[in-house]
Amino acid sequence: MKTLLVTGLLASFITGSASADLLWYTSFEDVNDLGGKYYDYGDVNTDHWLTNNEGEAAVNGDGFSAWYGSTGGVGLGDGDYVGVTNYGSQGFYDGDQGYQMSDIDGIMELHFDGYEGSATMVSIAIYIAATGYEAADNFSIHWGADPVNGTLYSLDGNGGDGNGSVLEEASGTWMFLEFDVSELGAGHLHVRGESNSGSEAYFIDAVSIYGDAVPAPGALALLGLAGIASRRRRK
Ligand SMILES: [Ca+2]
Ligand SMILES: [Ca+2]
Ligand SMILES: [Ca+2]
Repeated sequence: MKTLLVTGLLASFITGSASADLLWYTSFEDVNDLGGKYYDYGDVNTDHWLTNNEGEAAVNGDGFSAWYGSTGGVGLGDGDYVGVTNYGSQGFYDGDQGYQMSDIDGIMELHFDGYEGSATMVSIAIYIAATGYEAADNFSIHWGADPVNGTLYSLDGNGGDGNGSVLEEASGTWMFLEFDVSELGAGHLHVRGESNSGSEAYFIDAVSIYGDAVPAPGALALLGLAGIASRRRRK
C-alpha cells in the first residue's frame, strides 16, 4: 500500500478543469487471489462480512472487502463463482483478471476501504453478462450510506426475461463509468448485486479513487525531510 500511495502522489493529473490525485487503484491482478468456486461456510440466513477460504477465489483483497446480505435464499452457501477471477469469454477491462458476482441468491456488496472525506471522483469498469434478468435481479454502485443521494448508478431486471430490462440493455459490453463524489460527503465506494442464476454475472475491474492526496504519516515525514533538505540547499 505504501508503494501504491507514493505512486498515487506522483500520478497527479488534470481531469477537466479540476486537478485530482489518484489515491487508490486496483485491477484485481494478484494471481494469489485466484482459486476455485467460493463457498460461504457462514450462516447464509444472517447478514455478515465474508471471509476468504483456502483454495477458493478470494472475495476480499488488498483494499476491498465483501459483505453478504440474506434475502432468505441459499446465498453463496451452494458454491458460486464470486470473487477474483481470470475466467470468462467477456475478458477483462484491464489485464487478465477482474472481480465477479454470480448466482448470489441474496445480496453481495464489495466495499472499497477508506478515503472518506478525501475522495472527489471514482471510476470503475463493469460488465453485465448477457442473459435474461428478472425483477429480483439488480446491480448498483454507491457512495456512502445514503441509499438515495449515495446511489451513483443502478440497473435492474424489471420488465426483463430477455425482453429489454435495463440490466439486459446494459449487458454484453465493458462499460467505463466515472462519478463525481465531491458533493456527497463522507463515505466510501461500494458495489452491490443481487442475482439468482449462474448465468447472471456482474464483473468489475479497474477501480480508481481520486481526490486530494492526504499524505500518510510516512509520506509526511518524507515531505518534511524534503523541506529541510530544500531549506538547507537555499542557505
Ligand atoms: Ca483487471
Ligand atoms: Ca448461490
Ligand atoms: Ca434472476
